[in-house]
Formats: sequence, C-alpha cells, structure tokens
Amino acid sequence: MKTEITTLLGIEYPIIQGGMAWVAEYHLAAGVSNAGGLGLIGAASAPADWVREQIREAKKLTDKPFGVNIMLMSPYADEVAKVIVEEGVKVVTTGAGNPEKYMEMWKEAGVKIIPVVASVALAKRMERAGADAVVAEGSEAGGHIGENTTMVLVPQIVDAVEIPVIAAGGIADGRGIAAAFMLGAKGVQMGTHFVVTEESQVHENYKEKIIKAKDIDSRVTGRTTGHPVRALRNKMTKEYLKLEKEGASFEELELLTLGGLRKAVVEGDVINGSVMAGQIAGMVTEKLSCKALVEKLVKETDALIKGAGFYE
Ligand code: TUI
Repeated sequence: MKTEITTLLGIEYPIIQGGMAWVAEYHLAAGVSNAGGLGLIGAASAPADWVREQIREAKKLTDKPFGVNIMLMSPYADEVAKVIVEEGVKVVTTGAGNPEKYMEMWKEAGVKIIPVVASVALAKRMERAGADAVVAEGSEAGGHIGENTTMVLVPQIVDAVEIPVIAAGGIADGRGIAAAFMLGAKGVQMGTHFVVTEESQVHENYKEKIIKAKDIDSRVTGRTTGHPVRALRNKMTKEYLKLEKEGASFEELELLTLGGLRKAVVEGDVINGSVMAGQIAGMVTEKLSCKALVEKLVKETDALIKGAGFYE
C-alpha cells in the first residue's frame, strides 16, 4: 500500500489515527505507529508540559514515526506548537482553525505539516502556505465538524490542490478505504474505530457505547452556536438540542457541554457526558488490538483494490 503518504511520512500503510481530544494519548499513538500506520497524540486543550510528557512516553514505546495534533482553539496552542519542534516530532496535524502562523517555524524544523480542513478554500490556502498534505474531513466525522460530507469534499479538494489528500470522516473498514482511494485520496484518517482498540485508554463505558451504537444514534449539537459537534445521542445531546431549539444562549449551551468529553472519556459518564464519535459508530462492533485492526483494514482494502473485476 505504498502511496505518496507512506513515502512522505516513512510509514508502512497510509492509515492515520485521528488526533482525538482526551482519547489520543501515547498508548494509542504508539500502538498505531507500531502497527504500521501513523499514531497521533491529541494535544486538545492540554498544557504544553502534558504534551511534552506524552511525546516522551510515546518515544519509549515506539521507534516508528508518530505525530501530534494541535487543536487550534486551545489556549495553549502557541506553546504546544513550540514543544513539537523542541521534542523533534516528525508530523503535525492541526484542527479547528488555520495554522498559518506556525507553519514557517515547523517547516524550518523539518516537521511535516498536515492541516485538517473541511473546505476547498482552506485546503488551497494551506497548500500555498507550504503544507505537505491535507486531511479532508467530512461531516460524518466525530467531534467538531464542517458542512460537507466526505463523498463530496474529498474529490473537490483532490481537484483543487497538488499535494496529497487524506480522507477522513465515515471510514472504518476496507470498503471505506478503497472508496477514499477511488475519490483520489492517498491515505485515510480514522478515529472512531481506534477509540475501541485494546490500546485505547478510554473508559469501558465509552467503548461499549460505540460498539452498541446503531446507524441512527448520531447527533450534531451546536449548529446554532457555530461550533457543530458530532456525538452519540444521550441525555446530554437530547437536552442540548431541546434548549437549542428553544433559542437558548451560547452560555447556557456551553454549560451543558463544558468538560463533557472528559466526563465521558475519563469518568465513563456516557449519559451526561459528550460521547464524541463518527456516524460510522454503527459499523464498529468489535474491539481489536491496533495491529489486528490495521492488518484487517489492509487485507480488506487489498482485496477490493487488487481483486477480481467489479462487473458481473
Ligand atoms: O478539530 C476537529 N475535531 C475536533 S476538535 C475537538 S475539541 C472540541 N471540544 C469541544 C468542543 C469543540 C471542540 C473535537 N473534535 N476536526 C478537524 C476539523 N477542523 N474539522 C473542521 C475543522 C475546521 C473548521 C473550521 C478547520 C478550520 C476551520 O476554519 C479555519 C479558518 O479559520 O478559516
């Protein structure tokens, strides 16, 4: 499965693990990198010293490349951007904003830069600013999302830029990966399925909630506040959406979600917490090791890409 992405990153398979807030810590990142993909540590809203420690722990578990995802709304983004350079991290991905102000510093340090984008305009801007690749994330994804689905976003971004495109949102098996390749992507980023791997440190309740989820269990809160977030439906999303319909204030809504992800991931409160997951949760039914999952994905994709003809 050699593509421009495996060559760019020095990895075996073009499968990247999403930099999920609270979820993407060093055990998971190292597990994915050791399996031949690219693991990511999600800096989320954590202080720079936490991120530094995570990077050092990951290095103890893997000698393969791994990356760090910076959530650009974080109050610590400036400091985390520097830690990436100081600790010699090979790859950075960014989310929820425009990373332009850090790109020169990262380029000088030889860090590969892969912004996550949800629009053609930002993809083009990132290419002009010197990005090595982009992740085109469709609205099937979990967490903070854009407007377009993966199916329409990926080919439009592929046509708009020269740099390789990585597809994200709604991918959890070989069929999704093969489909992404058909749309012109050179790699994929997956989050939800990696949440339920053995290496993932999230609370068992969170994993169970994903495994039990059906196709219709996904909700998007915050469309009215300009911060749309996809999560599995529960008491919190129900109350949130009711309040949103009634025209509640930004402050009132924030109060419901504040710390909600931590509550779900760490405490296992999947009733009042925010169980961020992609729409594909309905298809995630088993807990595997990172290695077993990556091997399964590669086998399934290979069979479809190299397999017998499609037509009868
Ligand atoms: O960033 C994500 N997904 C996330 S971040 C996150 S942390 C959070 N927690 C609670 C509430 C809100 C966030 C959870 N999930 N994905 C990458 C992504 N980036 N999706 C969409 C975007 C995006 C959106 C707008 C990127 C840039 C942008 O505008 C850039 C600009 O300023 O032009």
